[in-house]
Amino acid sequence: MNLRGKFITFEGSEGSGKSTHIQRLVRRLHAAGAETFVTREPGGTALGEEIRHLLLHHRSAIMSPETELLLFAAARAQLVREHILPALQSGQVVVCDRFLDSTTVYQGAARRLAAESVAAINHFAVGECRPDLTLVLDVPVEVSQSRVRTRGDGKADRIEREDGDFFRRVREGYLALAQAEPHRLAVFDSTRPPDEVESAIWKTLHERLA
Ligand code: Z5A
Repeated sequence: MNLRGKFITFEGSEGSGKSTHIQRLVRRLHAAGAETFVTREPGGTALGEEIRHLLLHHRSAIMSPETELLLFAAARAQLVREHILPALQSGQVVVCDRFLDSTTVYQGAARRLAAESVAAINHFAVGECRPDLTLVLDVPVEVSQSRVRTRGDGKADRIEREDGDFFRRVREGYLALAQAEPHRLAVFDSTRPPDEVESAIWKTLHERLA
């Protein structure tokens, strides 16, 4: 399988297993001889990490949805130009923990900003840089919240403090997106044991990107 210059993103609710499966996928990619560039959103650049701090941990919890949308887009615009495009051009496989679809789902479906505005800002931020494959890890809200509670330090960030309805809209948003773009997005039941999910992801990579 030749994955040179392919762009793979992971999406899903918090605690859905993105970090876990990025590590597992990267291990497999390296064993298969691929060079990888792994990054995350928001963040991945010096500027992006500062924006991440503003978005998730700023002392003042007051932030309008419009401001939030623009900050996520600003961090992404920097990441695309500083790292993602150069890495793809040099033939690396880029694996990103969240990308454009997070904004469509969190700021669009969950915050209920107008879909056309979100799409326009997304397009401005990334241009034509789109993932070749997006792996959506799906878990019910209760599972996601219980995993985060078990793992966490008890300090929820600004977005984690949203209520159950917000996270139900997030989950539904991802499932709707996967229905709308079945060739790019693949959904995995991430309540299954991690080894099973890992094998399913690897199989999908072969089927979709070979
Ligand atoms: N956000 C946004 O609103 N708009 C945007 O455009 C972007 C982001 C880009 C970033 O949070 C927040 O920003 C996020 C969306 C918003 N907010 N929320 N909520 P983050 O980067 O700090 O965290 P996260 O992306 O939400 O993910 P996470 O909390 O780090 O979780 P994860 O990486 O998906 O899960 P994990 O750490 O791999 O696994 C969680 C635990 O579950 C861990 O103990 C694992 O061992 C366990 N696990 C994983 N898989 C399994 C299975 N299969 N079975 C059992 N246990 C498992």
